Amino acid sequence: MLTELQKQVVEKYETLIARKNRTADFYNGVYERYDYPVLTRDHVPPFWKYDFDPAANPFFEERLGVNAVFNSGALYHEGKYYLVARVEGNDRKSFFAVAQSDSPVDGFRFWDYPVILPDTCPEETNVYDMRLTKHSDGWIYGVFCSESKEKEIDDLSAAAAQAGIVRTKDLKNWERLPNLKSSSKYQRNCVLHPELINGKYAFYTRPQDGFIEAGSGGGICLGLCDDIDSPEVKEERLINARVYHTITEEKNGSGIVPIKTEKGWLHIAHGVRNTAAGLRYVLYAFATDLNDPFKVIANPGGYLIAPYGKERVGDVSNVVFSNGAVVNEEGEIYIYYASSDTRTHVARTTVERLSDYIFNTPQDALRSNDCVKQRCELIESNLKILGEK
Ligand code: M1P
Repeated sequence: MLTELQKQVVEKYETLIARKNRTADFYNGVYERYDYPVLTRDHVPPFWKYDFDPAANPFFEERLGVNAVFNSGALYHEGKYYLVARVEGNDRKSFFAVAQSDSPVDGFRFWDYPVILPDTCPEETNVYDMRLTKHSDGWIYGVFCSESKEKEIDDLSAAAAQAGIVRTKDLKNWERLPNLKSSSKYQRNCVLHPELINGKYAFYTRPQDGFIEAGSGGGICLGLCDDIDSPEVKEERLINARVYHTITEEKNGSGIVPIKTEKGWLHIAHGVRNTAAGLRYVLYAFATDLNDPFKVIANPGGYLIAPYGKERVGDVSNVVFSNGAVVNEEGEIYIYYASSDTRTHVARTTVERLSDYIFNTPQDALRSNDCVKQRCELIESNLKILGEK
């Protein structure tokens, strides 16, 4: 028997889960935004946070609060939409939890328990940002950031990051593989390509000089791996470099698992620039060759999604980040992106529209003067069309 207070908390949660989403008053032709985030800390079941035993918790206080739900891996499987969210407790530790819905844009409900990862890394302090790859070998792989204290540097906040790897068939039972071996001890935003390349597993990586700074890390790389049970990339080839005075100047990183289309592999990644107000994270897109994923074949200039309205503010403001998107049978793409390291949103597009954006948006002209020329060409052509009316 629940107390009145407990009933109110549970009802509020159920009302939130049942709330229908609606497209937002936003137009750019490329994708739709939605009014409500698909996952927030309020989507976390009350029984994860409160102790419902009145004797132990007479004031019905939160015992294990949740701070944020963001950076969700995504999977569309047998007609259902799954998000493997990064849930961050009030204690700053992140963990993974599966939320499921019949709809891509609302109704996501967490399973009763968070994901229990096999505890194979005693030094691991934090885990986050899982990318879910439905691989042609039949497994669903989760590649995530495994963070531990940096022991070689005398600084309490110094951390090292490696790519942790798990695999599953049902999102319930997870087998942990060894962490990915690579050239760098600061490795975040690793993504497993969904097919073998030249008969080998392939990882997108992002080697860095430090935990935060890219330094000499040139950008997004792709490396082949001989044995997934003992994963190592010996050579990481730069495929998408950071570029001066663009949205990737400070750093970039792979985001979603690339989407296979007739025209090529569609990628959505994040780019970071520095500002007086701190780092600004936006999402951008590019395409690689279907038969040679090392080769970028389309590289639209500028961002695809940037923080907008309320998305701008949160624990780490001015950030959008995506590590999950799904495609359904209708060719709809749902991009799950988080804002300001706080909550998870969705944007809807289609394979056709996103391809059109990627292949027909002009490249960054790199200099103001050339950007003006680019824009003037568009204006001139439009004025001719508009003048004809
Ligand atoms: O705080 C913004 C993002 O910062 C990191 O991304 P990157 O490794 O590219 O700097 C990640 O830790 C990510 O979780 C976070 O959203």
